[in-house]
Amino acid sequence: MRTKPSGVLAAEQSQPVASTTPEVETIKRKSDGLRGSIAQELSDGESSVSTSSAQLLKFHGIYAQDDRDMRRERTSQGLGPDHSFMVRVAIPGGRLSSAQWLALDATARELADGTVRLTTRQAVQFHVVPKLNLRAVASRLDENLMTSFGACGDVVRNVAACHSLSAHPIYGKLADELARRFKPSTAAYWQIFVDGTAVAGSANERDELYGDAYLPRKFKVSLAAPAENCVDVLAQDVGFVPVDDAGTLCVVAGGGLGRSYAHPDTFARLADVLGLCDASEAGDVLEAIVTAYRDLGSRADRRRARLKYLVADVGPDAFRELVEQRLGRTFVPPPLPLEMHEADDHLGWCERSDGFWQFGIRVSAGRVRDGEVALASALRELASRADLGFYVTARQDLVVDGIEAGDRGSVSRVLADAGVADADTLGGVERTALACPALPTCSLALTEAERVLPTIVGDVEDALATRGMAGRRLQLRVTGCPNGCARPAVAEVGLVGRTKTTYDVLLGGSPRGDRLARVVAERVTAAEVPTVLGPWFDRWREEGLDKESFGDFVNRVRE
Ligand code: SRM
Ligand code: SF4
Repeated sequence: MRTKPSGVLAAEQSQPVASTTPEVETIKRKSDGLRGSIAQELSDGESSVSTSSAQLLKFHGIYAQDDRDMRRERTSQGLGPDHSFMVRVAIPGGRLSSAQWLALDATARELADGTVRLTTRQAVQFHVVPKLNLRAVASRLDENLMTSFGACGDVVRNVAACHSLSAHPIYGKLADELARRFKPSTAAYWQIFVDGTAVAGSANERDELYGDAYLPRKFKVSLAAPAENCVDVLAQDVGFVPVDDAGTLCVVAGGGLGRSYAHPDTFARLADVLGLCDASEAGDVLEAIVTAYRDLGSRADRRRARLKYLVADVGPDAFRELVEQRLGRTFVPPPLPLEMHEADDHLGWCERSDGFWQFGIRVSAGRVRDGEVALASALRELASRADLGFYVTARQDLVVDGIEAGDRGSVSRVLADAGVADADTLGGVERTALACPALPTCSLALTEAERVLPTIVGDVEDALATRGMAGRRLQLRVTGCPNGCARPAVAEVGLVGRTKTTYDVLLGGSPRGDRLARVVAERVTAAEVPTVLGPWFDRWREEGLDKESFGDFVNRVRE
């Protein structure tokens, strides 16, 4: 019997869902190392691909999409969907060089819709890429030592890591090392997209880790910094949290936030602590977990196939034992309960210990473009001037790093001239708000997210201001459906798409990412959100403790 543990956020109603059939399992097994007929279909003159190629393309970081804004009009004209592709570039730890940033920027302008979309797991997406441009995108990435391979699909995806770890002598390289070790071993991506020659796999190409069926589902790994949980490590399949400076990591497993209204036995869940490991054995620990999941995870129903369900079904202690058997040793529990800390948002100027500076830029919903603010041009200018570091954060923001003290003035001027707001002037909600892409690109979106974020943020900030609470910080996250791509289920305020025009309102997550929010109102329009939040804000103002965050307050007073 499946038991639903406490501390989970269950799904409630019905919703259109992605494929739940095990058909994908057959497609994977018969794919000849993720090749299928992708190569032939790339040049067949059609604007889209077959269903099986669409499934396999995900492993190559590519999603078949269509412009959902245009569906109705095109149908009335007797036309089919306006097909295009989303390409997700895996960037371990979100770390990029100036040259790589320039390559991403040029690729977006020349081969996609002109925007670079920073994701909640430190990757970068291109949207509206025509099928005929896919090979050119892959070649550009390859020339600049980047890849979309393994950014999606049933494998270990982009390994996220808090930017604060990047300069650490032990933890700084871990995201890269894990990313390399857990990439599938097939040469398919190179052959199909970059080299463009061979299309058949070789007999000795066997993938020892993933086999021919890969994992039952996607698999996400994150590294949090000891004192700041900007990656929401407890929402990941596996997380590593440094507990000291000498290489000791606390391993957590079994987190995940996606739910489906159509499947009431799906739920959001926070990861459990497995125990301690040394950074040098993080790869072996991860392999033990990944192979346990590969062999024991459900392959019958993709909606209930993530690692969190395996951990919940067998129980955290039994799961730990399964991993220990594969690892050949038992885990030592951490000396103290794992404590998460509020994330630094990495915005504004910050001096590094080596005398260089970094500047964190707020990017609304992670969308880098030239609009009211000429952000794309400003970043291009900075990247062209010097060899800097560009870090995508798990909050969809960008940190420009390695700035010499003497260059601070000119960097500030470039950003100010482009209209980039100073971090100190950002609103308390605006500063950390997140939204998933939703419409028009996401095929699973029930309603809007990214496009309505500025309006919702403005309305919530107004609701605070009218109560004399202007500037109070509050973490707001909006998604177009309960898959939870902007992690609303751990937010202080989560708005989760419920119908075409409404959201469920979730409250009470924590700024530390260590507690699930709960539904307080259902089917609320965006315009009604301030009305729902208003009474809570009144109580927060009257009854809130000194410096008590909104999420902690709601959690303390709710029944
Ligand atoms: Fe996500 C599917 C976008 C982070 C849970 N996610 C999708 C797809 C690919 C839609 C699809 O399957 O057709 C979305 C593409 C939309 C588009 O037009 O670009 C999409 N997810 C995103 C991104 C870009 C949101 C963002 O605003 O940045 C994030 C990319 C992360 C990355 O770089 O790898 C993104 N997705 C997340 C997160 C947050 C996280 O991982 O920290 C979650 C919740 C955590 C989790 O995995 O449980 C998340 N995405 C999902 C799910 C639900 C999975 C589940 O097992 O429950 C789906 C649907 C699915 O897989 O079937 C999904
Ligand atoms: Fe799409 Fe947003 Fe739902 Fe993710 S949460 S699947 S991006 S609508």
